Amino acid sequence: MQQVINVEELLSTLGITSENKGTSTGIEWLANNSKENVTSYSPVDGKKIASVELCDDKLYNKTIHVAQSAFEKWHLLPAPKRGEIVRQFGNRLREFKEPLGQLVSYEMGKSLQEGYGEVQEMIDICDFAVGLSRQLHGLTMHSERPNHRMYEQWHPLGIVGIISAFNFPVAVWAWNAAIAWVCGNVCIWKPSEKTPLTAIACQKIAADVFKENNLPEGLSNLVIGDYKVGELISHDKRIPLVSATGSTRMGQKVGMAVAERFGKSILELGGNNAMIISENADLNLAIPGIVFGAVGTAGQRCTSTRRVIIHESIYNDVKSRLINAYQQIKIGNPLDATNHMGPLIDKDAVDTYLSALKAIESEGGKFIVEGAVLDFGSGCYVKPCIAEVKPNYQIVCSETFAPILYIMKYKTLDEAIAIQNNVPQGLSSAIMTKDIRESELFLSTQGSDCGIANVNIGTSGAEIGGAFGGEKETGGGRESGSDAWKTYMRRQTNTINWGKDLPLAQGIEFGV
Ligand code: UN1
Repeated sequence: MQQVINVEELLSTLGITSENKGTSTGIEWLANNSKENVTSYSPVDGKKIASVELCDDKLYNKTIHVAQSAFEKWHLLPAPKRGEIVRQFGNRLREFKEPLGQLVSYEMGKSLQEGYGEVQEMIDICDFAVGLSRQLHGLTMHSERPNHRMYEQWHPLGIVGIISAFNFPVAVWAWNAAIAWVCGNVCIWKPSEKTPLTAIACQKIAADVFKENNLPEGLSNLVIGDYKVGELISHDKRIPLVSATGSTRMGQKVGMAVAERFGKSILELGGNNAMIISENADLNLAIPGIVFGAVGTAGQRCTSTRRVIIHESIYNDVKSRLINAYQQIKIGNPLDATNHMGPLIDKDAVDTYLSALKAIESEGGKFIVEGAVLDFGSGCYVKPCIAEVKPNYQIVCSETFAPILYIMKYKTLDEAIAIQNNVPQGLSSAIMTKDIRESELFLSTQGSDCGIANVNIGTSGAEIGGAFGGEKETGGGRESGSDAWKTYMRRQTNTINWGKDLPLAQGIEFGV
């Protein structure tokens, strides 16, 4: 495959060498004596990019100690001052947008546009967090007792554990880290072992900013490892909040382990996102919305569009427009900006895609755009495909992280909403309609049961300003914007008596 970027130059710009340490407390990188490591291969061309030493128990504990002492200092800094540091981090990301976006694309396989978009999402959340650092408001309440004042305030938690997935290798970390930092917390990050290099690059960028401000080591910690490091984080009582993004299976384990020790968790797990195409839809919006939702990031977003529920009166029209649109999709090296879609993350993902295709056929689905593995590059390039299915097929009700789109028919909107809701996941959803009654019903309590419900836009590509997350097997957590910050802090209710008596609440007379 033709090389579009100079990989060596890119790696050296981001401070990555052929052999890297994978555990860091900031500027410091800790050596693993066992030298156990993971190799990052690019799904773009199958080439080895670099190797990374894995974090073990010993290094993990060292990191936690550094993080604990960093927290002791950091949480005493006024929140707007913490915001100032995050502002500088956001500015540094602006400087590194191009190389970091390229590395995201090369290591993960998403298109260059989406690689840049991911870094932009990091910059956006930094801007949001800077503003937030002056708005960590609590409420004041009226006390039922005379001469009493009641209010609530928000305090930092301590160490926030971040477990992130390969598909958004840097943005999801930044959503959590930027908010956690302004809230007065420090972070420990376990990225996916499939994308360790983008994590190393981010850690270096953050560490430099902290160092330039004479801040201690341990504000941003990186622990690259496999599921065992995830287990250490989940069971660790020294980590009051764990934010985990990934599969439902992983989230269930993390959630149970954290709950068992009375920690807090934010779980952002699987999605099975549907778009309803009403007979009142503007198909000029609907078709590109579906295609970006299904094909963007090669169908590997948790918000990817997987199911399209189409009104029977326009079913054939939508179908032929989709077939036509899929013929225009260019698949190839994602660093070549003329391609829409790059590879899947690895060969395992290709196998999962192939077994889903088999399952669709065996349940009676009919392909209107055939899937296939393409014979070039790393062997991880597949064709996006479309199958006509019944909504209740088992394969349709489960999440396959691949560009496979299911289409199905409906007669009434109530039926379409029931189909949309009748899956175990509840992340994102959308309706395409120009009819206000339809859109309001979709958004009402009788409508979508998802954490995200959109009108006339697709299921993916949420902005950072809203709370991000979903219901049911998606895990219930909320990250990013709105008041998601509240999970990163502890709420304290304060009642102050400034009078000369001690009246009891609920009118109780104690009589001493
Ligand atoms: C994910 O796939 O885990 O809404 C996150 C979106 C992106 C984030 C996706 N802003 O598609």
